[in-house]
Amino acid sequence: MKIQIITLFPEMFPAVMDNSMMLKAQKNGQLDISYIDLRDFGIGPRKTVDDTPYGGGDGMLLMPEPIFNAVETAKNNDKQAKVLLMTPVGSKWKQEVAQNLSSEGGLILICGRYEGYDERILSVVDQKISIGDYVLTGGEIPAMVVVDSVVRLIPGVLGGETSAQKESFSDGKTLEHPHYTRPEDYEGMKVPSVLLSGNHADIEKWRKDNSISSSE
Ligand code: 4FD
Repeated sequence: MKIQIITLFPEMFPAVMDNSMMLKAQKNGQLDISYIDLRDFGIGPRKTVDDTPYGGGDGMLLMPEPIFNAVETAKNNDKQAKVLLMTPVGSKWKQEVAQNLSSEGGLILICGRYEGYDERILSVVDQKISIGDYVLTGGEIPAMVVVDSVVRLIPGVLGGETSAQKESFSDGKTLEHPHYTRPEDYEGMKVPSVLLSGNHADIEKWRKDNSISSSE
């Protein structure tokens, strides 16, 4: 999967993106993450990307032209890519949506800043996404959340394991059962005996009985 991230702060990403599973996926060639610095598309000698809102009001908005040109550049690299805009008024990010996007060939993520964006940029956006009902200073952290949750679902990225398919939320509703590892008795806190029984039918039943449904 090719992922292009349009942002004013590309330096925020590598610590998160170039680690563990995402680094492995990039080295394996399953993942290609690149950054497009929105400042490069700024207007005039100051490379301006924001302006005050028509009609008045507080704060600054991302202007249309730098975004349109950045998205056009990204699309020229990857014509089929889906364009996602990180915004507090997007549709709620869920495991099910991550699952759907994990089969895309390419994604372009736009990280907003300031108080928002000129509404006309929506004409180049396929999906508006919010990671939750709160406002952050920028769309960068939401973009990292989206990329991390999608990348681990790309077939082969988990290294042949089925855990991403089996685990919590894989059906979008069921939360995973509790897990235990060694020791059997930690300071008097014991592992449920059924898990030590070797009876796989009983263990399956215990796990099912101890999984819970999410509220949504
Ligand atoms: N809840 C989220 C996304 C972005 C963001 C921004 C308009 C503000 C929270 C567009 C206003 C982008 C989220 C940047 N805050 N802040 O996913």
